Amino acid sequence: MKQTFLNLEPIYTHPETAKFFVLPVPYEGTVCFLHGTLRGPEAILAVSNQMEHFDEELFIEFPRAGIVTLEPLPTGQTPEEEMELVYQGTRSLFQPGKFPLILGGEHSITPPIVKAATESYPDLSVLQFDAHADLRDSYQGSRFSHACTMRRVLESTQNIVQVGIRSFSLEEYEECTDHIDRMITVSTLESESGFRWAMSKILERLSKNVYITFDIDALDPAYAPATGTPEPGGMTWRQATRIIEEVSQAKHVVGADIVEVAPFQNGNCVTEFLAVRLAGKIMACNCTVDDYIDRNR
Ligand SMILES: [Mn+2]
Repeated sequence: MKQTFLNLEPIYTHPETAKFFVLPVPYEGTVCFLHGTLRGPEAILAVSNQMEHFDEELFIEFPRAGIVTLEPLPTGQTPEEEMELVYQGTRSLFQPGKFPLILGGEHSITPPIVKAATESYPDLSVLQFDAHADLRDSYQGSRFSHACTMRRVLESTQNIVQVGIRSFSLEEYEECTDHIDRMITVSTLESESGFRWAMSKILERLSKNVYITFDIDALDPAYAPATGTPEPGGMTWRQATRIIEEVSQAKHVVGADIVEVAPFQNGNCVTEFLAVRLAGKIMACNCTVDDYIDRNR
């Protein structure tokens, strides 16, 4: 049997009634160092059964809002073809009352998702969690590299906020200094006053409709070691989930992706467990008991 997110009972997996749509995108086209993002979605789904349905902070059972696990997207033969497949595969998912959650795959899948989302939400802004600025115009000869993700996103919306960034080039630094208020460093988040300042900056900058792209390397490698380009000095789980909670309360989050999980093959599945908890947290933060399919139960 195909592995689905949480292996829910059929009542919770009908496309007509479900709120959440999990879309696996096993793509690994331009990864430059450690490989394995191709196996990310499957590995994340495989551990999802281990997660509690009850959110320990929000006190709701988010799977009762319904979660459909879609078939994995087919993989393109070229980056251009992959981008087109992702764009076509996500266009129909951005609808009122529906929340797509895309599991990568490498980060280069995000620009076509954002492009699709802006068709439904023209004011869309993007909240990026990442260690890397991903603002290069091209990398290793490709404009579709995972190192160019946010530069391509800027072609759909100029309204982005980057959190957790701690690795970028001179070119990217110069690109950033024109827009310094869109980048939140990890050190800013370490004190409570810094966190509050960062939070007000994030909320001020984001528009009403927000898409979240979460590169798992935003978190410290101590939390999420299985990723292509781990960087020391990353965010904690609590910092990331507090930001997601506050943004979800203040804004309308229209969808999200979790990318760059590159599972180890040595039995260590800490990163997959974290990714599935992150997916659950994003869902819990973006539904209420009013979204429950079985409100009479
Ligand atoms: Mn990254």
